[in-house]
Amino acid sequence: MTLPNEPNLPDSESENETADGAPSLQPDLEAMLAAARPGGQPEGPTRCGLIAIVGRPNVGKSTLMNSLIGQKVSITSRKAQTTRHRITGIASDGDTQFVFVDTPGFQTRHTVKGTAALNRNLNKTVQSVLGDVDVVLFLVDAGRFGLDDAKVLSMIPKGKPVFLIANKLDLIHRRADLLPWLKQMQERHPFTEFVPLQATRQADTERLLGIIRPYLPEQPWFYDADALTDRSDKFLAAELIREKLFRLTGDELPYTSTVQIDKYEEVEGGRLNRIAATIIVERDAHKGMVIGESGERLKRISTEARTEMERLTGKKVFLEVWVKVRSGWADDEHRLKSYGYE
Ligand SMILES: Nc1nc2c(ncn2[C@@H]2O[C@H](COP(=O)(O)OP(=O)(O)OP(=O)(O)O)[C@@H](O)[C@H]2O)c(=O)[nH]1
Ligand SMILES: [Mg+2]
Repeated sequence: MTLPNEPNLPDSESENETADGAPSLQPDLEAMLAAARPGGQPEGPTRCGLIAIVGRPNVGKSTLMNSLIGQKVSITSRKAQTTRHRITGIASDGDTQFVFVDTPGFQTRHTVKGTAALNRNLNKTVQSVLGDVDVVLFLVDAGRFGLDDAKVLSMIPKGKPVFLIANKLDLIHRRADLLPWLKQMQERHPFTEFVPLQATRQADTERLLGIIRPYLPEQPWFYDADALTDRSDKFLAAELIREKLFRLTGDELPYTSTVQIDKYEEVEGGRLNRIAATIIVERDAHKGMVIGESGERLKRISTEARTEMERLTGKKVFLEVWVKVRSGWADDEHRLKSYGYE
């Protein structure tokens, strides 16, 4: 174990133990793995394992996962509750396949009325992931540990390797200031590793992959060598529209809106994707906010989402986006299911 007085600060060397024994897989995870295709494996012994990324909202979980796999598969924004589903991100390197599972930020506060069912759903998603994994990356903002962080930490099952990932290191001006905090964190919980980092810095994420590697069990890879996620292009399309909605609208709107794909067709021999989507909002006033003056905001959301879809799929995209009011959707279990919340 690496002690906090010699934390895994960027550019430092670290020695790791090998974790023993992989936990057994839960049924819903097995369904996910059944969908994975075999093949594309390297010769000789291989390692493969599941790594959960958990923490309170907005600590940079999705940013870290995208950076670890070198591709954006999970949307990010400055607002809490950006991630609403379990999203797998896969990195295959040498003999090791890392299967990361990004999770929604665990909600301890219900600040927006009418979203209790959605909040419960997001928290359930976090809990269901934690039982299945080999390693847990527990993210906090470097130098901070609040009640909301403590709540997430208390949910992690005993006996699993838990890494304390102190993210946003770039916002700490003097690294030495972090040492007393790291000492406190060591007293709080028997973390397996302490890794202060900046999620967007490639050198940091490469270092983290090296620290995780020995904790993954020796077993065949779950996915092809070039796989990046278990999510479909259709799912990613809905997420990209939601990301633009989060980034381009005011504070309240994101928490009470969602996106549904009505049509996803490959045409012109697979060279063009024709997509129709609906942004679902809570109230008429919200509809106006999404559309903006003379439709400007909706146009921008749609253009930015389309450009990113084209980059991701390498295909031309024709995208139509509509806005609909469906009051009470975020507090209605049945509607949540129909909008794709597991
Ligand atoms: N300065 C700085 N900002 C970061 C870093 N990592 C992430 N961020 C920013 O933090 C904000 C939240 O990032 P996300 O990756 O969406 O956070 P999250 O934990 O996935 O959030 P939820 O899905 O809502 O729980 C974004 O504005 C990121 O750009 C970092 O290392 N340094
Ligand atoms: Mg996220």
